[in-house]
Amino acid sequence: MTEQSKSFQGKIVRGACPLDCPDTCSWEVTVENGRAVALRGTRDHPYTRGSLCVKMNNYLEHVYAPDRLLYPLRRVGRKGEGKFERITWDAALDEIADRLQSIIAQYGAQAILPFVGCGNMGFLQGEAGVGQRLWNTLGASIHSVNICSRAGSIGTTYTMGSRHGMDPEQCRHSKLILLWGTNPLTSHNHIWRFITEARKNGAHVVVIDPIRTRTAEQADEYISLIPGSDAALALGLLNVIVTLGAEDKSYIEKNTLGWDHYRERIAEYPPERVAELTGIDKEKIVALGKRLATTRPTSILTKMGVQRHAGGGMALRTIMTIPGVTGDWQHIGGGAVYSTGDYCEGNFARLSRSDLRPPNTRTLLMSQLGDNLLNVSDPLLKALIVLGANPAASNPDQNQVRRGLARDDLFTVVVDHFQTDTADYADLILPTTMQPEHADLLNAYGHLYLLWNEPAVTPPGECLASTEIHRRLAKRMGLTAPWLYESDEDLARAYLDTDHTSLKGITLEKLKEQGWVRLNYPEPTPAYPFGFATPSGKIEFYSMRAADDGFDPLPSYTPSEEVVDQELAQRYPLTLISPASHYFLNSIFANKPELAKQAGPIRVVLHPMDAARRNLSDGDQARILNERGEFRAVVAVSDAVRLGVAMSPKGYWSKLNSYPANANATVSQRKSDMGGAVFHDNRVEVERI
Ligand SMILES: Nc1nc2c(c(=O)[nH]1)N[C@H]1C(S)=C(S)[C@@H](COP(=O)(O)OP(=O)(O)OC[C@H]3O[C@@H](n4cnc5c(=O)[nH]c(N)nc54)[C@H](O)[C@@H]3O)O[C@H]1N2
Ligand SMILES: Nc1nc2c(c(=O)[nH]1)N[C@H]1C(S)=C(S)[C@@H](COP(=O)(O)OP(=O)(O)OC[C@H]3O[C@@H](n4cnc5c(=O)[nH]c(N)nc54)[C@H](O)[C@@H]3O)O[C@H]1N2
Ligand code: SF4
Ligand SMILES: [Mo]
Repeated sequence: MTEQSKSFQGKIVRGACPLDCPDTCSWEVTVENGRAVALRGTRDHPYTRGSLCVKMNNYLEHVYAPDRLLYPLRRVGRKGEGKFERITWDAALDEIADRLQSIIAQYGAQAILPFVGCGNMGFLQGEAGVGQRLWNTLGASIHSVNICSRAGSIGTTYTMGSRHGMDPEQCRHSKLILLWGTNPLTSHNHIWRFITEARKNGAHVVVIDPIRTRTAEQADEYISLIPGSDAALALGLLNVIVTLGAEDKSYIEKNTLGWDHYRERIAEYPPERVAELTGIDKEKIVALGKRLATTRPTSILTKMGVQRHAGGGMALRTIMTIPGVTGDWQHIGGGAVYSTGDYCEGNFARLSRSDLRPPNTRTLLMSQLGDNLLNVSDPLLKALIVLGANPAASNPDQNQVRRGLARDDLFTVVVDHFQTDTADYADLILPTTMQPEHADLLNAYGHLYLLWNEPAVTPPGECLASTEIHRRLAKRMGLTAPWLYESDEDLARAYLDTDHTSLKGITLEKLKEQGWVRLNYPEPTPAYPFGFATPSGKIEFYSMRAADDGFDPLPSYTPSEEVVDQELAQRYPLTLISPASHYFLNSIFANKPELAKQAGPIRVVLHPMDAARRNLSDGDQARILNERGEFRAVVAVSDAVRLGVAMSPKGYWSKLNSYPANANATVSQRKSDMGGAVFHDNRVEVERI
């Protein structure tokens, strides 16, 4: 073979998908002549099994897209206008270092907010760790990523002590699978193979969702309910189980706390009452309750969509009690899972150096950026470093966010791949690497594997890895602490440096060799392999910890705030749900021509009766509005949404819409019960234009 043909043959480099998706796929990049020419799912990865998804199949087009940012840019127009000029890295870093230093001198480091979003989930380049050492060293405000999963995580933890849950792969052994407020055929498709396997062995699959999603269409049974009423449904199902005497008494006795109290609570939710609260026929509730009572093992697969309501935390806390009552936790293929993130117990403190944070450093919630920029003082935010986030598109209360970003006295840096809605408000835009161009270490929230992403190609233009940008910035700022200059591989080693069983024997070398490793759990692994990390060491139906935090000590039903507000319903009769788009990942890909075309223009789906009442039909233009703002969309009429519910997918960039807004113009910044965002607890009216 000649040298030339060898180089054309292509080298294969293993990596992993960085996106905020439970599947964290393992992949292989084929490199020819220094260019990534093919990308495919790793065949030997037990969860990826050789496939990616509609969003990532042609990801390399996005990597080599003509609108990719390749050079640092400085704003020349007004904030939001989107006019920039090219500058050098030296000029950009000097300006950032100068501005940050003078802000620190005048207002203190807490006037800086590093706003790291969910664009990249890696420990090195993304949400889990990037830049933390620098910001902790300086003492910047702490950015709390509550926007996505916080409420459900806390709710789950009150009941179970941690989020672990069951290994999702084990649902292949289930006989009944409840997909509770999750739409995996869109949001994490790789679980579907395991569900299919279970179905071949006779499993019955139920989807519980106010929208008859793509997944619901494929299920054996679909249950539509009033948004935010899930905890009531959970209690109603438990009521049926207890009425049948089907609770697992010996499991409850040995493994749970507070059953006597909880049983009384459950008794308050007979099917008739639950039918009223949830809008589900009583017969359907009873039938599902009976099925749950008599089918072992049952798995409940849930994710984040269900908890984007005022009572979202309580909903997850309550749903999580079901396998404790049925005893499903003790069976392989039984239990429930929300996020598997807790299975991987690396040394996050060493990676992020959270120990460096000055005491009493304030924490600001990601979901309240608008408010944080406009109304928080002592000190007022003076610098915003946005990385892996597009709050102008993805955050609640878009108009407030934009008002905040437009502040002339705010110094904003955006580190991204594309000139997003948010980047238009930046003073400086910094171009950063994409996944085939940098190293990263990733865990998953939908499976039990850890992955290494080996750089496959050199970055285009002047793109720099986000880790490297922070190292260079630290240098410009004259900082000398050695931990600010550790290499990417050293950072990965810092995370892996732990005695915890989950990572025992897992080294960077081993990860590099195969691209992925299973965390140290046997296959099949029982749920909660280390027991329940609650104060009592048991599943807590009765939680003093919850009571101390100001919640009902027992799981209960906390209704959505706007959904049940009858006075508000007079003005805004429809509840708007803005779930995952099939073709975007949050706001990523809204600018990718192929996927934008498949997604089509922003649309609002209305029930036929709701549409008729407003004299709207397919293809009409409508405004969707409330007191917070409005966006415009093309109407689609379908009984896939409940009467009284409207649906418009998340992720559209305002500047690419004919009217510059998306669903988030109508969403409130309110916190849910346990501190998450309330994207679907949102009343609107829809009007013909
Ligand atoms: N294609 C694609 N995949 C994605 C994403 C994406 O944007 N696009 N986003 C990723 C991210 S960031 C996340 S967090 C995960 C989320 O993963 P999922 O939670 O599976 O996805 P969502 O679409 O947010 O919500 C799922 C479902 O919750 C329903 N829902 C809303 N309110 C309620 C309720 O009160 N009760 C019940 N039972 N259901 C309700 C919605 O109608 C929706 O169908 O998906 C990830 N995967
Ligand atoms: N209406 C509505 N809004 C929602 C939701 C909803 O259900 N409904 N869901 C919410 C959820 S679950 C989430 S998680 C949030 C997400 O909100 P964000 O975290 O703001 O996520 P994105 O909007 O996808 O923006 C991510 C940005 O990161 C960039 N990026 C990708 N990879 C990298 C990288 O390696 N380095 C850097 N520097 N940048 C990178 C992308 O180009 C993109 O511009 O959105 C929330 N918004
Ligand atoms: S977005 Fe999810 S399903 Fe698609 S490649 Fe990435 S991890 Fe896999
Ligand atoms: Mo998310």
